[in-house]
Amino acid sequence: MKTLWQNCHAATMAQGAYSIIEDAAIVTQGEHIQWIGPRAELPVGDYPAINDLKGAWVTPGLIDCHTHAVFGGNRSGEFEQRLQGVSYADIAAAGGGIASTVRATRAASEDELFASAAKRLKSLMRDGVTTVEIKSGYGLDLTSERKMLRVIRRLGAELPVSVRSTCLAAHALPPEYKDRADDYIEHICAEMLPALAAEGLVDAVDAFCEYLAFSPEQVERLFLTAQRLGLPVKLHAEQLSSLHGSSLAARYQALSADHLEFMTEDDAKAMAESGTVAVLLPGAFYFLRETQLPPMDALRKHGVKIAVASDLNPGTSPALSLRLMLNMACTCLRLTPEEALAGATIHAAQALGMAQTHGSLEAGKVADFVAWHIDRPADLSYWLGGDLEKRVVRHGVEID
Ligand code: DI6
Ligand code: FE
Repeated sequence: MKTLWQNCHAATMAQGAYSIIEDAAIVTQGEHIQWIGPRAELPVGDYPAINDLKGAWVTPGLIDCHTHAVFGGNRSGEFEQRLQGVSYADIAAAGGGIASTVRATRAASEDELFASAAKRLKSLMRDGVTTVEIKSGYGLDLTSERKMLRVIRRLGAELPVSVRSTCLAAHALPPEYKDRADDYIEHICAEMLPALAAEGLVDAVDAFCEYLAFSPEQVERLFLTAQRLGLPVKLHAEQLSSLHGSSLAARYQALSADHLEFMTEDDAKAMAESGTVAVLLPGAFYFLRETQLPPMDALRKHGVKIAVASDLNPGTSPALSLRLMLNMACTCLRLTPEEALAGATIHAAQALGMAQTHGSLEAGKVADFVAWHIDRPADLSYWLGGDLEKRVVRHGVEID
């Protein structure tokens, strides 16, 4: 069915800039954008359905390209302890931290994980999010990673949001492999990843490259396995220290390297050459009270595409609003509102390997967009959370 959407302005985000069309018109045909341009140039034709957007600003549907939205329990108790002076290391030594989320996730049923994650996704969706990536990584054994990935697939099937699943089995060392990180990586490469990929549960492979998680050598073994299975890779890199995981990611044509506070200019050069997107996660930066800024000047100088995501997770970024992350990307990380919006649209699409079909308002792309009742696009990184009046269209159909 052909539908005309008009009486609006569009920030199309083509080429990573606002690329504004004032007094725009959008024609959708089924799930796709068939035409977009100034209303004065609208092709003459028969439009069986016409929507008056009442002066709204239309942007692409927002894309949250890095979340850990599926998990059991939560860690607000640890947050309270930390603020009373107990260190993160003490908490981890007492069995808390990621290990406590792993226990809660292993103990939870698929239905329980689905129900709690669905609530969190609905919260993200209230900000106009139409695509979200979700990682496994709190199961850390085949059965529990499979359970998480099945929940991730089910979220995409049952909620009006497009979901990409990433296998993050190499997130932390499970208790069964204490002091045997190489053996665990071998187990992922030989057993877990091939099985999960064969079941169609994996769109990409990620790992946590850090001195307290996995070394670049271990990550490289995982990347080689991913390559053999035909799966794209991503990497948590340079969050707490500089191991040059982002350069390693670039060597494997990773879709993205994420966090990056401690990356160097050489890492930025390598990422620019491979087209690896820099995913910045201001929620974790803020929640950990990090002071080391990612090297924004080097990223810009070398033309690395920058995305912004929530990192929604129970330990370091319990973030339920992507728009709040856009604000924090500007305030804490020094992005401009235009860069921040590109980071949650076209560059986020690129970080998921979806830029051919998503992330900007262009003819031929999927019709995922939001009509916001705001004064200008910068409002999207200006307001600190809250509900903005809007209409959300996904696959050409308006959703509530
Ligand atoms: N980096 C993070 O900030 C999270 N995972 C990661 O690789 C932390 C996850 C957690 O603490 O539960
Ligand atoms: Fe993360």
